[in-house]
Amino acid sequence: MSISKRNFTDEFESLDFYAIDDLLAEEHQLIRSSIRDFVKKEITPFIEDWAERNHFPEEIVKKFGQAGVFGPTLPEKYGGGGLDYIAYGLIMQEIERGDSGMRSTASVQGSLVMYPIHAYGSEEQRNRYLPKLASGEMLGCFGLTEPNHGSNPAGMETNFKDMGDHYLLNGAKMWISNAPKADLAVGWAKNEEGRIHGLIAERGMEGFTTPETHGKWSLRASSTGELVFSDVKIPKENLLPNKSGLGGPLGCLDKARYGIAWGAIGAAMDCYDAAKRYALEREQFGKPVAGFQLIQKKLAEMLTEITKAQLINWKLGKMMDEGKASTAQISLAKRNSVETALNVAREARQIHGGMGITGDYPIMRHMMNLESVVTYEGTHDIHLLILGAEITGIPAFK
Ligand code: TGC
Ligand code: FAD
Repeated sequence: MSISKRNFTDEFESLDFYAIDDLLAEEHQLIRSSIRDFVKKEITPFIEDWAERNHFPEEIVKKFGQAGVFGPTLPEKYGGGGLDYIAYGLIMQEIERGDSGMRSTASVQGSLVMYPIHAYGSEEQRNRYLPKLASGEMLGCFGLTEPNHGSNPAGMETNFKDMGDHYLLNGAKMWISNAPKADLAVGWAKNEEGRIHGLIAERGMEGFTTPETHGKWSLRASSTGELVFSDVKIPKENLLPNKSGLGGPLGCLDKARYGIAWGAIGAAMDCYDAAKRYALEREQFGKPVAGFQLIQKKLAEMLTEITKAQLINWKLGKMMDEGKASTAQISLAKRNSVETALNVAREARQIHGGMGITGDYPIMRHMMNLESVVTYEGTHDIHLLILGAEITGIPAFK
């Protein structure tokens, strides 16, 4: 009998070994159910095909907008959800349970585009952009990384000059999620004094292009590209007026890294769920492979690590709501969740035997996606060094 499940139905069953649901309000559980249903309807039936074809489904942007996943913590008057950080985390968990690339689209739009416009922008900018970004009428991207400056964004070369009635922007960003399809970019650049500011570049501005990055074996359903600024005239009203310095983009990264901490555990939960089901169905030596101690060890360790990460995420969410979460606490959670998810994905792949390398199961896609997640928003080692600096008071970056 063939064990291929190419046209698989999404049979995902959530993992809640420590009854963390008891810590959630009814509203949180309702939000999670509605996003889980959304993912089962709009993402998981198609994701293997999108990933295989390296296709970003542009129609998902408006659907995400309707589902309320863009900027859930921002005020309702700008189209946000007015929700807390636990709700935001659960939304990211559910989307990444479907696919990390889909979560990327959502977290870039909410945490890296809408957040800085709300936190650092003028009232006019908030009203001009936020409702359209929240509804998915517009898609945004966030340009910090450059060809010569990834982990060290302070060294950025992208710059702008004050030309009297406008700014002239020059430079290039790379590895930018959403860029090829984005209507606008929040780009970070230095002024003539070397101070970093955020500027909004809109598609169609002369000299602004967004070439696509090809050949990715990871995040294949997410569109990644460059931002090229070649003497782009940026209207003065497009500079974010209320923040300057590297703290601007790093403040956005705090929000997005928090979302990744939850999201990566969503991917881990999907891998665990698939592995458990497969182990119970697949028979060798006359019994389900789930009956062998070595398979049980893998499943037990996956369950343990996922449960620990779920508890860290929940507590971090509470601290986010109280405005008490530090960058180092967020680094710990992002780093722990992605490492956990990668280990779970690798063990889940082993449990699936040869089937684990195919697109009949979600494992290999999650695993390849997580190789980006462990690198973007600060690499695994940069987060370790952020923790090292917190412990010792001595930054070891330089
Ligand atoms: P450092 O000297 O520590 O700080 C510079 C200034 O920033 C302030 N600051 C913060 N402000 C707000 N929130 C934070 N979390 C902050 N952390 C630091 C700090 O007080 C200082 O302010 P001021 O006024 O004195 O200037 O900075 P450093 O240059 O030593 O760098 C530290 C380091 C290495 C940790 C930092 O550069 C870093 O985190 N590097 C990693 C880069 C990174 O994460 N890039 C991500 C790009 S975006 C992305 O990957 C999106 S993927 C999206 C997706 O698809 O999901
Ligand atoms: P490098 O900084 O060159 O690092 C190379 C290696 O050196 C790493 O292992 C790193 O940990 C190590 N290293 C660097 N410095 C130190 C140090 N001081 N001590 C010890 N080790 C060190 N960026 C954006 O701005 N916007 C986006 O939307 C975005 N989306 C992305 C999407 C994808 C799919 C990917 C892969 C990346 C994306 N990025 C984005 C870029 C991402 O944030 C960077 O790739 C990341 O910050 C690392 O930079 P780098 O790739 O230049 O690696």
